[in-house]
Amino acid sequence: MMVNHSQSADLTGRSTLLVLILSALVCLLLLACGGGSEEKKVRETVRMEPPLASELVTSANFPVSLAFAPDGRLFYNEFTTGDIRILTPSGQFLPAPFAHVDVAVPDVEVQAEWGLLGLAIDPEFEANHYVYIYFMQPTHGAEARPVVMRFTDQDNRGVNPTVIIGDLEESRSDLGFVNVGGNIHFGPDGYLYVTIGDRLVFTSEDLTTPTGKILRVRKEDGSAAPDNPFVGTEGADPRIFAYGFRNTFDFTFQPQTGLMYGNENHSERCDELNIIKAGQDYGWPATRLNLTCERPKERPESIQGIYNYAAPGTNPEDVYSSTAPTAIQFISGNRYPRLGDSLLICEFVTKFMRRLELAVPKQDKVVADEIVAEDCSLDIAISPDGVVYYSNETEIRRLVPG
Ligand SMILES: [Ca+2]
Ligand SMILES: [Ca+2]
Repeated sequence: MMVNHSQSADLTGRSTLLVLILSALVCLLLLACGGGSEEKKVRETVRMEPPLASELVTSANFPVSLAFAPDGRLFYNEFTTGDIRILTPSGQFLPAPFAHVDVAVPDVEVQAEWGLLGLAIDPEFEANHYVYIYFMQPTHGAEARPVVMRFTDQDNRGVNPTVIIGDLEESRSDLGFVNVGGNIHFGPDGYLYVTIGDRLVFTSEDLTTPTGKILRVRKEDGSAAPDNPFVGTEGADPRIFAYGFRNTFDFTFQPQTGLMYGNENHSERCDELNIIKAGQDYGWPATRLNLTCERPKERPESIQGIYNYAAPGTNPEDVYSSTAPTAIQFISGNRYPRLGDSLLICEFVTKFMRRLELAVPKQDKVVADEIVAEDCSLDIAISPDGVVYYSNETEIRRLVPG
């Protein structure tokens, strides 16, 4: 369904109201049927005891993305200033930024997702010194275009800025500055993967547009990987790897299996952990008015999340259970025997660092879930020697091995 922009912004408000009214009706019905006497058990939030220690590395200005170079330098993006910065391997802050881009940041106090977002280091960095970013570039008026750009590192300075993807659809300020995706990472196949949020235009199932998709492109020029699933499908954007996303804020690859795992942010409930595979449909926006976390009836072939996040005291299907998962990173139990081989998640709303243990050997179910720290809201990166670094709005911290 195509809706015009003012309608879709309006629909979001209306759908919230509708969901509230429907939830109230369901509660009344349950009470009338006697269902209210069986109190629904909310999911338990388990904290690791005693908690793992962490240390402050540096204070920082909204360090939304972290990425290590193989030489041990930590690169990070400042979300609102457009500066890309470096910490040396000894943790020293370099006062001059590596590079700067002008970013579109709304000048009104709103919950905005425009800014400098994704950061990725080239897998062949030692040979080519390439660093990639995703940011919202100001265009005419108050609009912004998502751009993937590459810099070349020359003695801690990013030179030769080169646009890798510059033809993505603009985001419109009247749609609330949200759902722009914006994470970039290299897969084990050497291709660059890019998340594009739905920007509230609800075209995530439409294969002619990159909106609401994950793209898989050649790092040299942003063109489609030649074996992408929709290469040769008439009208489809050949860069699309998977579709049906609202706002997959971050993703990562399981080192042993190469499987791709991504966090899907919904607006109120049923935030998902997905295993993302080529050519698959992940259900949005048909799931928009679902009251459960099941796959949408209209799209029975779509892929359901393997796990749903929930804030403390709620179940994933409750309104306002969303935790807004951000960072996602596999770690090894070698440096952190208490964590074991597991998946670490950070959440913007709860600020939890959550450890999820996946079932062996298929890695497609969560078998343990516990809170490791309570000050991680933005990103996680693993240093070349296996140490976990993570960030919140004002700090970069390091999880002490143990
Ligand atoms: Ca989904
Ligand atoms: Ca990340």
